[in-house]
Amino acid sequence: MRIERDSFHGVKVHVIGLGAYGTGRALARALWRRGAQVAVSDIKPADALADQIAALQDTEVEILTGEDAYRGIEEADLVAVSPGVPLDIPPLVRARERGARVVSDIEIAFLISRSPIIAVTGTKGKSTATALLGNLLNEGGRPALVGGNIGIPLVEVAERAEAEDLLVAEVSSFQLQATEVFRPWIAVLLNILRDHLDRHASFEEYREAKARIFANQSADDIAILNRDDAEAWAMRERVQAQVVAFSIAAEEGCGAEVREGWLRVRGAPVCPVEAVQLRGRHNLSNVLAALAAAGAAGADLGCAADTISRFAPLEHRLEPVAEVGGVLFVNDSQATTPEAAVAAIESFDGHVVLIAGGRPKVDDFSGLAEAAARRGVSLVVIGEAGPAIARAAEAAGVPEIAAADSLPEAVETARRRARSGDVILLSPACASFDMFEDMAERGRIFKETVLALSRQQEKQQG
Ligand code: UMA
Repeated sequence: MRIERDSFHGVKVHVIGLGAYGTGRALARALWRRGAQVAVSDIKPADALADQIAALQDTEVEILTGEDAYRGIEEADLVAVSPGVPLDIPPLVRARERGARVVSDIEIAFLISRSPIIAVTGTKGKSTATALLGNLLNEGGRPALVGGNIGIPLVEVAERAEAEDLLVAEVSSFQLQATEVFRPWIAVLLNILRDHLDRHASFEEYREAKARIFANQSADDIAILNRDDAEAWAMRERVQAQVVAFSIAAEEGCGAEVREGWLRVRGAPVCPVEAVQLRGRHNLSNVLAALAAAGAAGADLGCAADTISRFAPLEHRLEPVAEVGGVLFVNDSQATTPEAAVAAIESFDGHVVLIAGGRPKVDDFSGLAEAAARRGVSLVVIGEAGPAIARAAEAAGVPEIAAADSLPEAVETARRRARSGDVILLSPACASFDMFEDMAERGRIFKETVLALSRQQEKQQG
């Protein structure tokens, strides 16, 4: 069945997922408001989804939970899935076989949006680049709304945006994988690293999901590519859009680059490197990507240096928590791969005590171990991957390795090993699901533990 832009009248839609961030709820409401006949399924029981269900009470959306989930999915014309739902589950296979179109939330957002979309993807740095891009546009005279994987369902933001606004969307491989017509005016690709291989069958499949961000673009559109990342840069061969490159490695002829101490757009100095508050070379690259996109979208970059200098790290991304006894505690719970933890270690000059471990996403921690040894990092390991990380660290010659049974215990162990001027860094290199609900809960528990230490110290001093 062909579905025209913003016309869902009489279409039978089955939405899957009523997750915590509300993508399913936003999809169901938006499609019902446009005249579709909507059912929404979630395999969790109703009492675990109370807030999302309550928010749909004033609609005629049918809610199917637990054992009832997926009832009637075979009759659907269109199935819209939340990002966390794998595309190969049997009900989706059945629906596809019966001729239903199966798409993700960003496809629906595109179909209902009146505003041009700027989409940002990549394995790492998406949220930082997306949030900063939103600020650069808004402060540079191009009103923009921000949403997507960053935590606000894109459909919800698309409904609020006016035609003259821009829609800045952080999009994940999960969301891109199930798109057919999604076509951003500007598409930004930061990097493609080995990740999410629990959900994607192979690295090639993951790369192809990322490539979908460019699939429907034409020569009127813009593709912004990281020239310093081999996989991202290779996309230039396949895109139809005009390519704008960015590079922090002083490559000549890029749309945005770092040269002579300045971040530059089309050669013109826009922001001195020292004005960037975010740590690490990876973040310099994210800032440059945001600048390249803001420039391409026609924002006035006259105040960009000021916008960038006021941009603080997002929660769980190299987020400074507190200084206790001269030791800086940093929460980088979002670092769920060894590469991300290496980038975190390398963003500090002084001595680092690293807390790492959790549910492993890879078998090989030798790269992390070598970086830790090179930097003289002290290590405290936690979780399922703890023993494997400790073994790799020992083989690489990391001088100090300890193990802890819980995150609060790891913080205490790290504190005993740290001296004034050191950094205690939670950058786990692993997923969180062995010990926590998700990476956000892991980050919050770290911060609560540190803030309790800080209060304790203030009491002792005062
Ligand atoms: N479910 C089923 N059947 C299944 C599988 C799942 O019914 O077979 C149900 C689950 O019980 C759950 C729901 O589907 O209730 C899944 O919800 P969801 O997580 O897909 O939806 P949201 O809570 O709205 O969150 C999603 C994104 N989640 C994921 O990609 C896993 C959020 O990204 C995003 O912010 C939000 O939409 C708004 O767009 C989170 C994330 O971790 C933060 N993203 C990954 C990352 O950044 O690394 C990609």
